[in-house]
Parts: sequence; C-alpha cells; structure tokens
Amino acid sequence: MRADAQAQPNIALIKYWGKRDIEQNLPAAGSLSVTLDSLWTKMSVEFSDALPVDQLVLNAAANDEMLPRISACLDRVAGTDRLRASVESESNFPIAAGLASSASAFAALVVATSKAAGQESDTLSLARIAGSVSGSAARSLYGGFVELQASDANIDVETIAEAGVWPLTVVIAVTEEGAKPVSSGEAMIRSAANSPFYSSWLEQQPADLVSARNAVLRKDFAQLAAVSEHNCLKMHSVMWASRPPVVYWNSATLSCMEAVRHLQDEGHAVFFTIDAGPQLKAICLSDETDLVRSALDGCAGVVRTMVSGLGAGATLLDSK
Ligand code: 2P0
Repeated sequence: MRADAQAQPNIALIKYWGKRDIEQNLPAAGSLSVTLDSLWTKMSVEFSDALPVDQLVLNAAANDEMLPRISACLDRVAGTDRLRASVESESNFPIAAGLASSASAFAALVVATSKAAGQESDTLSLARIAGSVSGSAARSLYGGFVELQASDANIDVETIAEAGVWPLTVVIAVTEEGAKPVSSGEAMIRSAANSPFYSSWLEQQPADLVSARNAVLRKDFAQLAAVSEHNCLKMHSVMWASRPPVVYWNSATLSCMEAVRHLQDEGHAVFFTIDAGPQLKAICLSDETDLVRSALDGCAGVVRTMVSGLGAGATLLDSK
C-alpha cells in the first residue's frame, strides 16, 4: 500500500507552449527535452483506509494548496474509488520557479501511486497520465534526450538518445527563488487566446523538432544550439505579445544571456534556454562546465548556480 519513487526535472530545448485540449491537458505540438540527474523530487504514496481525506506534506510542511492537483493525479492513476492517501514529497531545488518542479513531482507521483495501488503499468501509460496533469511531466518518465509527439488523441514519448550517449551539462543560473507571477498553464492559455504570433509558433514547431532531433542523433552541438535558442526566443516572443503580456525574465536573466553570447563569441560550446521563469539554463559540452559556471556566477543578480548532467527517467525507490 506504500511506494516511493524519484524523478528528475527535464529542461525543454524545443518547448511545449500551448494546449490542443485544455480539459485533457493535451499539448498543441511536440517538444524535446533533456532529463537532469542531480536535481530530484522524491515522492512517497501510502494508501490507507484510516484516512478520511488525502494528505500532502511538501518538504516537511503540510501543504493544502497543491493537494487538489495531487489528488486529481491519484484519481487518474488509481481511480476515484481508491482509498485516501498520505503523500510526502521532498525536492532538492526550489519549486514553482521555472525549474520544472511539477515535471519531476508528477512523474515521481504517478510511478509511486501506480506501485502503491498494486498495478504493473508500462512507462508510456504512466507518462500519459503524468502529462494529463502537467504536460512537461510526461517527459520526466524517460531519461536522456526525450521527444514528445502530440496527436489529436494522445501523446507519445520516447528516449531518442540515452544520457550517456552525449553527456552534456546543464548549468542553471537561479536569478530569483520565489514563485512565478503567472502559472505556465494560465500563460499558455493567454498566449493561445490573443498572441498574434501563436499560430506561426505552432506551425514552425514540427520543423524545429526535426532539426533538434537530427542534431541530437548526429551530436551536432552547433545545430542543437541554434535551433534551441531560436525556439526559446520564439516561445518568449509569443508570451511577450500576449495581452496582458507575460514576461518571466528579469535583468539578471538578460545579463546571463549576454554572458552566454560572450562565451559563444570566444568559440565555446554553450547555448541558453529559458522557461516559464527568470532562471537561465546554459547547456554546454561537459569540458566547458567550469568556465560556464563561473561566467554565470559573475553575472549581476545571479543568486546561485547549479550544475547537472543528464540522467535517468523516473524510478521506484526502496520504501523506507
Ligand atoms: C516546457 N514549460 O516544455 C515548457 C517550456 C515551460 C516553458 O512545460 O499546464 O507545468 O501543467 O501542462 O508542464 C511548464 O508547464 O504545464 C512547461 P501544464 P507545465 O518545459
């Protein structure tokens, strides 16, 4: 009746931004990401007939705010006639700040819930459930370079290259640790409703996916850098042109971008991406890690940096 699981966040290089179906949380286009290894969320789920309601403890504190989404996810895995559950979550990085904490949380949650409910579910089924709660979570079921394909009815997710095949490093520059002002779900809906660039964003997504996939399969860093930065900036342009606008960047985000540009001008293998938050993620060849980290540490407004390699998909842990 109890199971524990762990998942790592993922960083999208070709972004998910927009929903085909809000009710089922189906993405409007595909996306491609890398799963990290040194950031993690651990989830423990225990069903009990002694509990009148679900309970959530997040980083050692009771949390009712996130509980409805957690309960909805438990329902989707174990059915609405399930026993109530006690859920404990622990992460080693800030949550709700554009560091993909919902991706690792819901990926770990579906794996732990399925096991606690006595199911033997395959990874794609669990990824589809995780994705129905948080679109990016579907990708954290898988490790390495992960591609998500969207169709009218469902998503397909697979690892296109394992982490060890091309061991890139991700350096995260944290520029603000607080929660974001607008949730990504709400911002996506706003972009679709009134950004004049939304339709062209979606039209170009398949070509960007092909370009990024080929770059990964050929380990072509320059091509992956070019298409990833372009895709990121297009996504933010869609948001900036929404009404009211959604601007997740701060001045430190821009300083970090400038630092990455400077390193590129010097010939270093590094590029940036930015998600629904003010943090900048620099992706580099592993022998560039120290240089990239010290450049980002030196940017005004950077609170701290974190370094991660690429890692595995969500896994079960031995229960304590
Ligand atoms: C991504 N993001 O591909 C994009 C890029 C943020 C920017 O997926 O509404 O929390 O729960 O499906 O997964 C973050 O959004 O969105 C996200 P919902 P989610 O990583």
